[in-house]
Amino acid sequence: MFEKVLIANRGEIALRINRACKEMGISTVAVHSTADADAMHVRLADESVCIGPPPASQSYLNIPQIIAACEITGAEAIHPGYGFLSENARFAEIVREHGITFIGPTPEHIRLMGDKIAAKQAVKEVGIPTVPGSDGAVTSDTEAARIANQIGYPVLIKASAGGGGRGMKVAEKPSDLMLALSTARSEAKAAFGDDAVYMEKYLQKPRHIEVQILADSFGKVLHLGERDCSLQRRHQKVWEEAGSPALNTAQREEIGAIVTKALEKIGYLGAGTIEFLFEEGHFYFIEMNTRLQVEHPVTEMITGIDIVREQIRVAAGSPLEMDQRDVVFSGHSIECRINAENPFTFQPSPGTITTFHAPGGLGVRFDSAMYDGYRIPPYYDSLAGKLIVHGKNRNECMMRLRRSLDELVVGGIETTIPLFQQLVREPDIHNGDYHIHWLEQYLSKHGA
Ligand code: MV4
Repeated sequence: MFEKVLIANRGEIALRINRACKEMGISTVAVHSTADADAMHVRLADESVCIGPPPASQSYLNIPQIIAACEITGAEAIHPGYGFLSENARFAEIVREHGITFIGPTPEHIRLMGDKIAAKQAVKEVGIPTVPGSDGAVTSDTEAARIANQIGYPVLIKASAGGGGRGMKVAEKPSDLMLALSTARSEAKAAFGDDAVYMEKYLQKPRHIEVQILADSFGKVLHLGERDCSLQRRHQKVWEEAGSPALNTAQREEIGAIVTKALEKIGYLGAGTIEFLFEEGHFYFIEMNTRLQVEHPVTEMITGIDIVREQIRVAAGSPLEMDQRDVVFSGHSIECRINAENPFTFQPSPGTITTFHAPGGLGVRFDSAMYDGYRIPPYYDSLAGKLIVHGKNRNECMMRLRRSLDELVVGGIETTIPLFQQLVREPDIHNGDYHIHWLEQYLSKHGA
């Protein structure tokens, strides 16, 4: 096992990784920008290295500085967390070339899944259901028209280099197709320097359901069930649940078995998430994430498995100790993302936290790097904390969420807490009856 790990991240996820390391007897190295000298992740790590000025491009994304921090401190492995360098295949490669272990999949798997056309082709070949559409890139207008007529309108044009919703265009009818294609191409070229696009049948009201997997270097792959992340705004997840209110045990086991078999064939290593759209009882692959995700705690709450600990163990070459039959789902979990933002306009609201009180009690977890008097810097994303609750069933979970939201106090800045206090009382949310467009429709009716 590693003796020392460098955490190439900040905020709540740096604390999360630090906690797993401490429980494994591993020493930790924090890195930070000058804006984060007073940050909690720096205080809780055993050592810290300042890696640059506030902009992420010069600090948390500064590969030479991060490698140097490893060499100075003697850290043997790097955990990238989420965002920043976590899905940068070149970074994973450079880390490997320096004899340091990247806690994550191979650079080859990161690169494959970052190319959305290649990823879709690769997962389709190993038996994962995909959305009907073009076989690879769409190379001509006539081909596009032919495929669209075949699969039926509406169709969606997606950028191969995109992902997370960037560079998508819907064509509702044949007369929209050429403009959708040329707009998607030029936007993809401008944003990613790659104008490759592909086409899919546009699913109108699906849910976003993702399956968590863990794989070791001995070819064992386990699934940890699914998360429902349908409540999003502008492709930012707001509320996540495990399990999905839309799935039954048979559906969970079916998609879990498909995904584990597929990733065994691919030879995947580490933690990963396979994202699906789910509509009328059918799963359709959209993307694979090759990183630890923000919403991983809801899966931990219903399985009791420490995902970060397992990531570190498999990266060190240890085998997964459990089998699929040992992965038992218990109860229900919901996460609310507490952002430093106006709850209805989502305008960022950085500043000093003047009052802070975390909720507690049975089944309540609050993952955050906030403290009384902490000043949230304006340079990074606005996630200030995650409220995660667990209950014996979804109803108990919802009641616990309602009371823990009422205990949580974050003063001095605007936060998304008032939005959740409303959502937890909405009949559709209570019934689990929502889809990927529900929140934006709700905000256009009820928002400021
Ligand atoms: C789609 C889709 C409908 N049909 N693909 C958006 C993010 C990217 N990961 C895939 N996305 C979508 N792909 C087909 N064939 C609708 C979306 C989509 C979406 C997906 C998940 C969560 C929120 C979303 C919001 C808008 C659109």
